[in-house]
Formats: sequence, C-alpha cells, structure tokens
Amino acid sequence: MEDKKSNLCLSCDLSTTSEILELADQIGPHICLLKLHIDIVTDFEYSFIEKLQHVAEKHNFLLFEDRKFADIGNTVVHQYRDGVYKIASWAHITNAHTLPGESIISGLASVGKPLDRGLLLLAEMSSANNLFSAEYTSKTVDMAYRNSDFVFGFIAQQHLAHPTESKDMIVMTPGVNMGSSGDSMGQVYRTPDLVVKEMGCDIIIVGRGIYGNSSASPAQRASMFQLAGWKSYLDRIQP
Ligand code: 5BU
Repeated sequence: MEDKKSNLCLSCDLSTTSEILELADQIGPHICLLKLHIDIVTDFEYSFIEKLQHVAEKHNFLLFEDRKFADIGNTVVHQYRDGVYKIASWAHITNAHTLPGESIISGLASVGKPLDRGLLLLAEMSSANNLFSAEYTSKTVDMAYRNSDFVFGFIAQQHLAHPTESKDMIVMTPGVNMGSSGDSMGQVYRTPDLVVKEMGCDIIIVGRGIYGNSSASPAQRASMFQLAGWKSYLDRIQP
C-alpha cells in the first residue's frame, strides 16, 4: 500500500482467464491487491495461476481469493488445500464466515500458516437486509483477536475495534463505487470517502466501478479510485 500509494483492491469478477490477465495487467499499477472468485472462471487450468502470479509480481500486488469458507474445520482443510484450484498454494489472502464457530479458523490455519497465508473474517456484508447482527460482528472480532497469528483483519463496512486489545486489524470493504448506489440484486454502494474517511475502513474493494459500463477505460477508472481512496486514507490518518 505504502510503496504504491494505493489502498485499492480490484474485484476481478470476470469469467475467462484471458479477460482476467488482460485487466490485471492494465490496472496492475493502480492496485495493492487483486480479488478473485476463482470458481466463476470457465476455462480454468492451473497454468493460469502461474501467468497471474507473473502479472502480480510485475506490478507488485497480492492475490486474494474471496472464497468465503463456511464449513467444518475438516472440510475447509480440503477446500482450501485441494481440489482443482488449490487455493492455499497461490492466494496470499482468503476469507471465511464465522458462522460454523472457531474451528473453521483452526482448520484453515493448519493449511495456511505453514505457507505464510493470512485470513480475513467476514464481520459484515454490503448486501441489503443481510443477517449480520451487532452481536455476531462483535463475536467475530473476538475470534479474530484470539487467532491473530493467522487472522489479520476483516471484511466489514466500518473500522472494528476490540474492547481491550490495542493492536489494530485491517478492514477491507466491498460495496464501493462512485456515481451508483447499488445494483438490481441487493448490492449497496458507498463512496471511497465515506468508507475510508468517515467509517475508518482501510482498503476499498471495487469491481464493476472499474470495469463496468463506462466511457472511461478500466485503467482511467482504476486511477480515479486509487486517487480517491488514497486521499481519503491520508485525510484520515494525517488530518
Ligand atoms: P462490485 O462489482 O464492486 O459490486 O463487486 C463486489 C465484489 O465484492 C463481488 O466480488 C462480491 O462477491 C464481493 N462482496 C460484496 O460485494 N459484498 C460483501 O459484503 C462481500 C463481498 Br463479503
């Protein structure tokens, strides 16, 4: 983030490997992180991962698989390590729901920690009328701090502090756009300024705001989000 002056994560929800590689290369200079849903890729082969890693190294960004694990420890071990995608082998960051209880974290940690991976917990979501309650969010914060050797932050809509711990965790925030308040399927958008400066989030996760319909190119849109996100971040930390 500091090297690139960017707190922008691209949510690259495209369905072919060529589209993903092309977009990643175009907007690579503007992002610190690229988020994927690897299971929506229609022509996946493991060789794609090597090509993506090459682009990530060229532009100095990390890879985040938005897998939202939500099963018992033993099952998530296999989902994270094995199968077609072998997520743990390439995703620096992944995320999990805490609904199954703390054993989901120990299951994922048994795979991810030896590989130096990190986990985000879903503490809140951007979608309208979701079922996340204040109690669920605060229990998720507790779980994160109890497992801070592997969990380093949250997917949330605001800064989340622990009542007694002074160490901070990172907050990454989806549902960010400019000039749109949402989509027809429940997504709710807020601006970089609102989420970063007002709500205290650290990283903005932007998908269709960058590559959706617009007269500007994805690189121009990414540059706009990079500048807006970073300015809001600096305004917050050095007012
Ligand atoms: P968009 O095109 O910027 O709306 O994409 C948002 C992405 O973030 C998409 O991949 C979602 O799956 C993801 N997301 C979200 O939108 N809201 C949430 O609360 C969580 C993830 Br968690």
